[in-house]
Amino acid sequence: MSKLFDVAVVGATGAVGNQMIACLEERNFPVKTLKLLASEISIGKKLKYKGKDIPVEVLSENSFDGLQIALFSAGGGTSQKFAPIAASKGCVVVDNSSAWRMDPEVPLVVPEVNPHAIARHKGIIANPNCSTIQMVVALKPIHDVARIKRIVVSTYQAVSGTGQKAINELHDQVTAIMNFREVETKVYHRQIAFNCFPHIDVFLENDYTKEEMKMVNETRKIMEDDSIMVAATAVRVPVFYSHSEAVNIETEKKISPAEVRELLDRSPGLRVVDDPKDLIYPTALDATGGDTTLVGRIREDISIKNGIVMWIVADNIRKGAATNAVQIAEILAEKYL
Ligand code: NAP
Ligand code: 3JN
Repeated sequence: MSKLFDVAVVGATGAVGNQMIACLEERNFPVKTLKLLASEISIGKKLKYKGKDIPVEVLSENSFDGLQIALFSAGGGTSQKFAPIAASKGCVVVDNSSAWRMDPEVPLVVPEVNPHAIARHKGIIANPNCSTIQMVVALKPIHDVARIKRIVVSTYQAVSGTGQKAINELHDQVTAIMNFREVETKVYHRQIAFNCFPHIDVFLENDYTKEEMKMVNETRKIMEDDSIMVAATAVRVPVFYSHSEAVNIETEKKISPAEVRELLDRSPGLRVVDDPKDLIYPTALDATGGDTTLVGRIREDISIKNGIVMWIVADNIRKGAATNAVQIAEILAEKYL
């Protein structure tokens, strides 16, 4: 019989944590025991795993005793404090927050791109930002054959990226507008219903947002190439699930749209959905609920010599967070534990 593991999900009651539990079940991860952890607010809650109700426990320093794997998605502060505690007890952490992503000692992993990086973990492995994950899944095969020099990306990010409260906010605002009631804004600075805004995470000194700079820095780390130039504009749109991205790349070697289509279609985790004459291209609704990154609108960037433009879509809560984390845990369990 293959080995079974004692696993925890930290932030189990959240949008990502819930999906982590679903992914562990769907992918039949070798779980011996599953511990579900959240804050005091969740005392008394139960969540389903494989048909059984599991009580949610309050996260504490002792939560990780006897466990081998913990999937964290309870925010950066919680990861900053508790991931080292878990690691010190021999429980390997796959962390979904940005707390450890740029730490040189911590591998930042997308299994289709740099699974080898897991080998050098010291107890914490970081899961990248959702917008970065889907972009590098699509760009790494092109980088390997034509070397990407520059990326310009604009994102169209679903509200689920902000968590359950933002999902509720979009729902409530749309309902209010349809019923001629006043719109309340609690989670975002602006109304999100029937609107979009170029503001995700906080603004930084250089006038980019933190979300945009995550895409710059994480892309370089995962692709293991600090020479790649990246400029990002991250936009929140009134979509519940799945992020879309318009991406322009400049390559060192010329590569045609036909070559890109053929290359991406045979690369892991990707599906090309691209037939303009039949109006075929991927949308957020097409990606939602799946683990595949969809790519379409592949065409030449006619403004430069060696350029390609494309449209990349993936489920931000699944491939952008939960699935990617479980895939990392699968490699960890199979090869390194
Ligand atoms: P969410 O729906 O707001 O859920 C937050 C979860 O964290 C809840 O389970 C909450 O428990 C728990 N939590 C909060 N503070 C805690 C504490 N002090 N101790 C223990 N548990 C605590 O948010 P989400 O969308 O699932 O996102 C959670 C985190 O995942 C984010 O903050 C981010 O770091 C990461 N994330 C990453 C990506 C990515 O791009 N890879 C995307 C989305 C999110 P209660 O219900 O008990 O409060
Ligand atoms: O807004 C999105 O679409 C993705 C959000 C990700 C996120 C949300 C809150 C905190 C992160 C992240 O993963 O980068 C964090 C974080 O910094 O941990």
